[in-house]
Formats: sequence, C-alpha cells, structure tokens
Amino acid sequence: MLRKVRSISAFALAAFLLSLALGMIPARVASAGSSAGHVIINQFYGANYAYSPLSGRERAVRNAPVSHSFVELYNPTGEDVDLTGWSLQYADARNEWRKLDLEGVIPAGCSFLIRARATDLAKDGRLTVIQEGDMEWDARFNSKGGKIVLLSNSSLISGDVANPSDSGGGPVGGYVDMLGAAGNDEGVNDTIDGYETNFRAGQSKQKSLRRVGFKDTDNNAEDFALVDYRSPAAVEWAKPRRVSDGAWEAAGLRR
Ligand SMILES: [Ca+2]
Repeated sequence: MLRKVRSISAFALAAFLLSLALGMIPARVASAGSSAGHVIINQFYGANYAYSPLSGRERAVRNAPVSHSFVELYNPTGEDVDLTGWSLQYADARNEWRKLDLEGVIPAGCSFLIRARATDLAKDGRLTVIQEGDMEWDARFNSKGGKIVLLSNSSLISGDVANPSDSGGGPVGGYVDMLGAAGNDEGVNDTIDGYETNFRAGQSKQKSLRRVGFKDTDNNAEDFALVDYRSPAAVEWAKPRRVSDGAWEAAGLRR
C-alpha cells in the first residue's frame, strides 16, 4: 500500500515536471505566493522633514531630488479596483496616524499615484518633478523612516497601534498592505516599529523604497529595494506612474 502511494506521488511529480517543461503550466503557478492578488503599495518616497527618535526633534530637509513626497499604488489583478471607501494611512515612529480617504478606480495593471506635500527641490538639475497625482494629499512624509498602510475601510488607525499588519493576533480591520521603512543613520533612525515580517533600512531624501517585480511575500525587507533618485538611470525606470500612464505591461516596462 505504502509503495503504491509512493509510486502515485512519484508519477504525479513526474507529470507536473513534464508539463512544466512543456510549458503547459504558466510560470506564475510555480512561483505562487510571491505575487499579490490585491492592490499593493509599490513605492514610497518622503522628503518633507527628518525626524530623530533620539532627540524627538524634526529638522528641515533641503535639496531633495524629487519635487514631492509620494506613494505609488499598483493593481496587479486582472480587474479594475474601485478605491471608494478605502484609505491610505501614514505615521512615523511617533504613531500619530493620519489618513487620506481614497477615491477613484485603479484599472487592472495600472499604478495610482498619491502626491503628498512638495519638497525643497534641489537646484542642481538632478530633478524628478511629479507633475500631477491621481490624488493629492496635504501630508508631510519623513525622510528617515515611515509607515504607509492601505486599508479597504476608512477607520483611522489608533495611536496605540504601532504595527497595523500585526496588531495583537492579526492585522487591523480592512488591512490590504503596508510598508515599514527605516532611515539611513545608524543608531539614530535605523529601526521602525511597524512592518510586514521585517523592515528595510536606508531610506533618505535621496532614496525611495520600491517593490522588486511587484513581489509581495509580506516581508518588507525581502520585497523592497532602495531606489536612488540621484541616478538618472534609476529614475528612468523607477519613477512613479499614474492611471493616465496606462498599464505597465502594455508599455513593456521593467518592473
Ligand atoms: Ca503585503
């Protein structure tokens, strides 16, 4: 009996491998779990102030390479998603959450850009100007660590909650996605208290955090990489897109 079960398993495995080799099963099946079946936070950039958890003080940020702080969402699904009733929420290490009630639709395969407060733009020509967003948010983002949360409801996250992805036994209600980013100054701002599984440090006014290939394994440290906006080559492929830019696939863009 045992031998029979084993031989059936071996046959099933062989058949699966053969069908993979013949291209009968899409590669997506083989990597199931790495791609989200929901709207994701694709990129986060902040350069409105620099907060030090050590001193409890903010300082101004000068000479940012990008004109505005921003959050880029992306819809990896095959269906348009209506964001009405959803919210995007932000806090730095002080956990004074604030939210933007979202409105509009993200077409399948497209980005949706939320443009936040203008930065002190550098004057040396290394500039990325965000002309317009799909929504404007009068919010300031920290250049040295922040938390961005996407919810499918509009309930403001409580100041008691540092990590909405794991708030005492599970995520907060309506949880869709989040990113926790830490700053680039060792021993000063290089940790953050909210993230999916683990966080990536190194955020600064020069650098956004951006998903690699739209991957969402619910581990921010694994899923995100830093993009240096002083690099024209990086800007060329990483600059945020909005709805009117159309679907990524149609444009043949690098993810
Ligand atoms: Ca996630």
